[in-house]
Amino acid sequence: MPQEANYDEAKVPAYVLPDPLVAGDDSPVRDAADWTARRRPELLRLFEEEVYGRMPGHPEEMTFATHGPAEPALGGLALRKQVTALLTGNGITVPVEVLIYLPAGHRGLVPLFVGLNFYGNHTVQDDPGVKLPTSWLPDRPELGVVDHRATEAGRGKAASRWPVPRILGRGFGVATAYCGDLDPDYDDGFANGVHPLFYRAGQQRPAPDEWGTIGAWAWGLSRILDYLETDPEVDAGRVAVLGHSRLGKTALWAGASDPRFAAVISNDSGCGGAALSRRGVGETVARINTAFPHWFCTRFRQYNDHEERLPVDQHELLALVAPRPVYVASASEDLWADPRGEFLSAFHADPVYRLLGVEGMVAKEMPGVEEPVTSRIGYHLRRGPHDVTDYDWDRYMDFVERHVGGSPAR
Ligand code: GTR
Repeated sequence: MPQEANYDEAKVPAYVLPDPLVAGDDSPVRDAADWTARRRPELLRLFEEEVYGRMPGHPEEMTFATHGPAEPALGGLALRKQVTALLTGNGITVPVEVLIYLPAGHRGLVPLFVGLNFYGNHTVQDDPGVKLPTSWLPDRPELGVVDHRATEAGRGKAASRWPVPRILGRGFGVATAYCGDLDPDYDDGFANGVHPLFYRAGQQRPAPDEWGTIGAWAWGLSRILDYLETDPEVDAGRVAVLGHSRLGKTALWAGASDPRFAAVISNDSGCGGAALSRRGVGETVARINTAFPHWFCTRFRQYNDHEERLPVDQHELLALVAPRPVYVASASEDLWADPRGEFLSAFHADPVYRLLGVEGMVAKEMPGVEEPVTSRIGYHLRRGPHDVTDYDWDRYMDFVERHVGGSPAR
């Protein structure tokens, strides 16, 4: 692995991207039916076996404990629900706390954004009614975490990333859960989290082509969607999945693998997310597998310093979302995530959308700062650092309104 990360376009290696419209046996993908029946499953399998790891289906048992009726919250703007998803297998139950805000006084079914959060549901808003997580948290004293546990001091600390009143004001709801409820974000050999629910007799850790932590998080987003399908106030046909950074990689993988998500949004997801791996700009496959050995499947490590051997690249992850709308957002100072590589990935997913008879990416060149592209493959480059801001959220709401449909009249 080179010592220094590369940010110089002149040093990007010459690369040839795999063509999403050429199958593994070198035959062209003929039409939409051929894509759906043959090429899409083939690509999905490659991402499963070589990148994120295969995910299981439903656990042996899954129940959703609702805790009474929805309560008014956020000064009357919101209705708040808290639901515990109890996921059981091999005699182990993992509880996942889901926090849902719906616009107060909504009429009709509410379209919704769902995404995982980094430090607990209580950080999303300064709302005393939200339960504090009881699970392990990364030590972040400034977020009120003490000895890996949440405290009251953490309330609302991530509110700038979750502008709930703004979202509700446009008629959307929000559902979120703490990623660490599904799998704590450290390398423990997969003893904790949801992986052991699925171990076969004698199995100690996932096989080389089975899910890592990003797979567990993405799987969890699908279980949250399972719940949302049962919620009589939610329009489960209009749920957009989104996430920031490692959780943006997660949102993309969830949206690629679970076609029930109506739209998919990646915020600054970078390497292993929206960015093309072959460019090697900023974070590389070797770096990510070294710093975060638990995120991907073990087989992904064979591509350390050998991105050219990957049978896929990340434009094909976006193509797996087709024909559903997908949005990629970068930030101008977030060079580690390779904004240009994120745009190019969106650009190179376009032929699949066209084959399926829908609009893809209309921009032919990377747009300038804060010149959003709102086609069915959308993109923007926000000014500023690696983060999620109101600017990002406003674009996501515009995009979902345009391509999925907004709230019914309230
Ligand atoms: C970084 C990692 C990125 C991104 C980021 C985050 O350390 O290198 O891939 O995931 O963390 O999640 O904030």
